[in-house]
Amino acid sequence: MLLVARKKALTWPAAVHSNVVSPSTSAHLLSPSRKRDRNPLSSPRPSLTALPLQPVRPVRSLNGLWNFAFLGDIELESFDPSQRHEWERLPVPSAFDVLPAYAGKRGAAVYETTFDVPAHQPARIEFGAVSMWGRVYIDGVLCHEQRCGFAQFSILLPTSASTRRTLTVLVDNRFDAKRLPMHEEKFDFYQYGGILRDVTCHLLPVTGLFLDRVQVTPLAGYASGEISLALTLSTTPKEAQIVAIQFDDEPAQQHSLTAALTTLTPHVPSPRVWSPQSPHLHRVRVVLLDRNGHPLDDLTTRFGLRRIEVRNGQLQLNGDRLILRGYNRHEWHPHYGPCTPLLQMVNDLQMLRDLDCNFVRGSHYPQDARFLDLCDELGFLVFEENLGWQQDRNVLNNPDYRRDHASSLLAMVYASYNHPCIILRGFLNEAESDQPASRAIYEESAALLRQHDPSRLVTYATDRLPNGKPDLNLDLVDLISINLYPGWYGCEGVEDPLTLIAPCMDKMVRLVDEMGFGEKPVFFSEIGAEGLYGWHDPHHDFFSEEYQAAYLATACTKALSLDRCCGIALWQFCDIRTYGKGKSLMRPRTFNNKGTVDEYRRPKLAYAAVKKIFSEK
Ligand code: ADA
Repeated sequence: MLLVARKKALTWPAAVHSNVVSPSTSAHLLSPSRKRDRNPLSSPRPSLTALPLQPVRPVRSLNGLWNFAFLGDIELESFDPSQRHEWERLPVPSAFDVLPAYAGKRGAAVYETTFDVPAHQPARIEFGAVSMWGRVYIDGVLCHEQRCGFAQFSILLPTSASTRRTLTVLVDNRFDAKRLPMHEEKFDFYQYGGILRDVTCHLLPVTGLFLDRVQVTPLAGYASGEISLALTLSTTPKEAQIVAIQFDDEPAQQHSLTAALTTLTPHVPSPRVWSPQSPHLHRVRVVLLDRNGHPLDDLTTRFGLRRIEVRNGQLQLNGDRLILRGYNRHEWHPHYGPCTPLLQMVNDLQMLRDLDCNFVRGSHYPQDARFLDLCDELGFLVFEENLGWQQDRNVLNNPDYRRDHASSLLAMVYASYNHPCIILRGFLNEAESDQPASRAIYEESAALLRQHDPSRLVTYATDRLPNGKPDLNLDLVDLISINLYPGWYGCEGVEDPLTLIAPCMDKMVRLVDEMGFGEKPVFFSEIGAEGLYGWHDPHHDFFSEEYQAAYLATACTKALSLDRCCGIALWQFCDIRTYGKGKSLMRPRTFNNKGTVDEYRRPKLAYAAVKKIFSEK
């Protein structure tokens, strides 16, 4: 869920100073200069409820240069947040081990900053992602432990008589199956340490009652503006709490809330449907008012009116058949690791648009809110999934793993709930779904999504069927996502491996139908081959750009010709760093080289081949 205070509104109390000045990116993205989506709150026209023209809640970015020290292989329990270190200065967000000084190092590290808030001021600090493991201390007191490196979380700032506060974040990028079961060394992407995403501080009303979440769900009548609007307060109000709700430029309406969670079903005035062709975004602002009608707190969020469903065996968006053409994308660049600058995200989406894609699978973790903002605005459809990569049955049955998996899945849902670009939610990429012992976590995860995010489709990417194994959990999903690599892995001795692709896709559809899931669309969620940038080979053999181009062209042509198939996501958009050392023999350069562009986004031959097929469809 993206809840924003706009840039103009960052009215930090005069007494408050911070060592950080940059406005939040989300606020920037919602700049009032956007023609399509004018800022209603800067309009001079007074609304019916005399809403203030400026938003109420001060939100301040805590990004910037922080103190930093790499502590290495320390015993975590011995960490003392009051200890002084030989500080260097590092930016937040950052992956410290993307820098030459720490490249490839594993260990603990500490980030520290100070900021000012008024004495006794309630506040909430929101973290986009702390990786891989983290502990957050305020003024030396432990407030939170984080055990998923890509999940959003927040802490309530303990109130204090002093105005200067110290925020210390202990991070650790060492693998530890016991302490941190969600991150395993075998994952086929390099896992970094640091404060990877934005940190913001929200000042909250002194009464302690504030708006925790605003969630918009388009209903069956979405095209005529029918939505449900769930408002979550921090606590049950002692007496009826008045809120004003304003859509876009329209006059605000007042409602009275008596519970911590209230679900309203208002109609969005002047509704316009969101679609990839016309990604129209609406905005709702919710303001808590005191008895005299003065604003206490507010949240604003964007949303889209659209409907994703499976009907008659087809994937449908807004009632029309939808065919997904796209890529799996890791948030990664050699210079920034997983802390990709906004400009790089725009670059990637421009290339994906040029390739005639309408879809991105955010492999294999919860997405950066800035990327989702861009997809909302540009009309890309997104599959967002929880952190996961080939977990075996022991991990899937570990109660600590299940607890952490469930909590990061829920955090993902809350963080990105209002983004219309997300149509699919998933979990447990290529885990052991053929094992009866794994069933419980699949059931729990699907149930959690259906309970907390009922208007999206549930799926998970399986590699069992292509590997000749059963999959025992396909009854739980709306859409069957299959990762397959015929003609790449396991084709020793085959004269022309490309000939394996089409029969394998046919077989997948047949198997799904034979299992009795003929009404569920089949989605090829991964397929690809390695092509080393600049490697040309007259034999057109493995690792050459020529083989990769022919491979992807064959895969796209076949998938898009199958009636039962609702699309294809190629593996992968760009080359990425992965595990190294002895494990990397299948990974030249210690990279996964299946990108259609290399790590610097230089197109390989496959680029033109894919573009041709996607643009013809
Ligand atoms: C899997 C996995 C990807 C990547 C890919 C590959 O399907 O989901 O993350 O590892 O294989 O390149 O082999």
